[in-house]
Amino acid sequence: MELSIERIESWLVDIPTIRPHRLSMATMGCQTLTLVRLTCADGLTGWGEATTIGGLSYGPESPEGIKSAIDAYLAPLLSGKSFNGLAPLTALMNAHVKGNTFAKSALETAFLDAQGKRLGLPVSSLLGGALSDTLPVLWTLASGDTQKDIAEGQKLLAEGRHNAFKLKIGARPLADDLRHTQAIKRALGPDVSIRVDVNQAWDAGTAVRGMAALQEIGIDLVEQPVALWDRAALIQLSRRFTLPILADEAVADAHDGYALAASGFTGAYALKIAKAGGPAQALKLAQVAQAAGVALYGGTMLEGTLGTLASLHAWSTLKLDWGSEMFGPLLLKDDVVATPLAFANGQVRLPPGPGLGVEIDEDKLRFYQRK
Ligand code: MUC
Ligand code: MG
Repeated sequence: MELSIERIESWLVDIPTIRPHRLSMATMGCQTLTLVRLTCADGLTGWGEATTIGGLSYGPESPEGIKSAIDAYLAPLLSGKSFNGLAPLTALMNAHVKGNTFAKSALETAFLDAQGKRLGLPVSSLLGGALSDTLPVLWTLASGDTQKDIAEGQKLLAEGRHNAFKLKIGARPLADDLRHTQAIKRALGPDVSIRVDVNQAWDAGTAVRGMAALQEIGIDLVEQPVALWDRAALIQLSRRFTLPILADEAVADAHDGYALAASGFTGAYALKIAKAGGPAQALKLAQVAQAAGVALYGGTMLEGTLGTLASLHAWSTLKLDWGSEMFGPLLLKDDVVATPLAFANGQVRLPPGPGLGVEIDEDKLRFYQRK
């Protein structure tokens, strides 16, 4: 089976969020998806998405930069070439383009979507096979207001849509964040899992005080409390507290995962297709984690349905110790797909069908694309 790539096109798609989403480094009112369409010589198409958070405030690739890397470098590199599978495609991209994992993730996804459609198989089958067609998914409470977060959490619990929550902290002084976290934990009750994501906002000293207090409050997991570069502090925190640490920004790919685990980190890794360079690359990190006894979590860059689905196909092949946060489409007011994903009972369902299992709504793509 060979796929001959004829052309690759890309679009920036701006979609408002349902409410402001407040993180330690940015407040989002809109999400920008970079979408790609890969067209094969016989007309078969594959779709992919690369999405980051808050322009350049989360990582080194902006939506505009991702589009430019695709249009100026990766599309000309791949167009006119044939591939018998993902390994030669990845090797060619990595030989000619350093970094740019978000852009590569969109292309790996589009290739898998096309290959799945050609073979009549879901992307999960190309990645090893789904263990389940439903995956656990939490919701992030991040309106920036404690009472609003409590009301939102209570409503979602009553509806049964989610049964675990992540709070975004780190933008405010530690004492304020602890009051906020404790109020939400108390209001939602002891049976509801509450985790926090600090998005690198604390120095090592603040992190020690923060971890001790969060452990007392009954928080289940603390994500990326210190800076991406401060591996030593992350490792020390993971060994000092029984409250587990989830490494996010500090662990992008299999090399990071190996280095962190070999240096003594214990806890969990947030897998994200964009950090690793695609669904298959993220699974390489998962395998390193499994070999090292590090737990797994399915992470999001708050992607729309395409990017969320690409991740879900990969995560469905794993046992996710901490579940996932693949709720991105629910944070967006709209999307560019014909059928939305189904979320219920704390789970999201992987649709059947070949490739990613979703159709693009071309009218919506035209409406939301940046002119
Ligand atoms: C992050 O750093 O984990 C994931 C969920 C959410 O609300 O924000 C993201 C980013
Ligand atoms: Mg995070």
